[in-house]
Amino acid sequence: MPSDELLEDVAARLRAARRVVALTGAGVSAESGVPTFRGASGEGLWERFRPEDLASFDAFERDPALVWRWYAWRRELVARCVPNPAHVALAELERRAPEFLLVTQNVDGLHAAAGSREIAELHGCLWRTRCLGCGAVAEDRRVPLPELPPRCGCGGLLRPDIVWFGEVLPEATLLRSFAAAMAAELVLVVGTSSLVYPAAAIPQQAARAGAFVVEVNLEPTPLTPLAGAFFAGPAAAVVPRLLGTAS
Ligand code: BV8
Ligand code: ZN
Repeated sequence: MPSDELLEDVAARLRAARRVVALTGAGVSAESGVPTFRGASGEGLWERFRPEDLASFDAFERDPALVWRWYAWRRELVARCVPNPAHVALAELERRAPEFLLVTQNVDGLHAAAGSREIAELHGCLWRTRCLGCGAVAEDRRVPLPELPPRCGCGGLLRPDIVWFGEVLPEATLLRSFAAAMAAELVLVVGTSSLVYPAAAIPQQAARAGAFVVEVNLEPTPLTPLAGAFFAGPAAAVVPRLLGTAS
């Protein structure tokens, strides 16, 4: 089907769906200026940094200041970024769909900034810290941070409240995300390379349970064969068109 007809078909499905889940990855924030990790755009975060060197607890234990310098750099970059039309359209979709959940792998906080409310943050958030001493989790938006690594009031070492490789995802959030996707009629997958598990399994299992999966990405991914519709294009242009809110 040519893309305009496909767009109309998917827009109609979105209007008719009662239960909708959106799953987003770094690509939804690319047009806000947040670097992605891999793939097409090329200036991916991992090009300059190797994930095993930084996004793992071993790396943090070895050199907390180094890992914190990377996160402090990302916090300063993201603090200058604003939601793009894809984030805004997904917040609008939440207002329209009778039941909606936004499942994100992103840690940048831009979905909440765009007005989304029902958000499942699978990999945590750049703006929260967790104390290795007392376990306290706190929102901390200070840019720059006063010291690296930052310390808790209890004297404990703070880590980013982010899920690193080899770490388990927050169980309740993960279960809620799978349950919502398995019950959804439509799952909208935007800007993810579909390489990181268990997040990548969510739309795959939803497709097998009969959900209509719509994928928006610059290029095909391992999920594409399971998608009922694939739109090759930038999220900030495609997602608003799916909602008929493109300006
Ligand atoms: C766990 C936090 C185990 C850090 C992140 C072998 C096979 C399968 C799995 C594994 C394996 N070996 C290891 C594993 C498990 C591992 C994993 O999946 N590894 C992958 C790499 C193979 N998973 C884990 O470790 C997870 N934990 O499994 O625990 C366990 C079990 C029991 C008990 C104990 C332990 C933890 C995973 C979370 C890791 N943390 N981030 C940080 O952010 O600082 S993951 C990291 O990748 C990011 O968080 C990101 O969310 C995630 C996925 O990346 P994407 O969001 O998809 O971004 P990416 O750059 O890859 O892609 C961007 C896409 O957008 C591209 O497709 C591009 O084309 C597109 N795009 C670009 N611009 C646009 C666009 N699309 C539209 N518009 C645009 N403008
Ligand atoms: Zn503490």
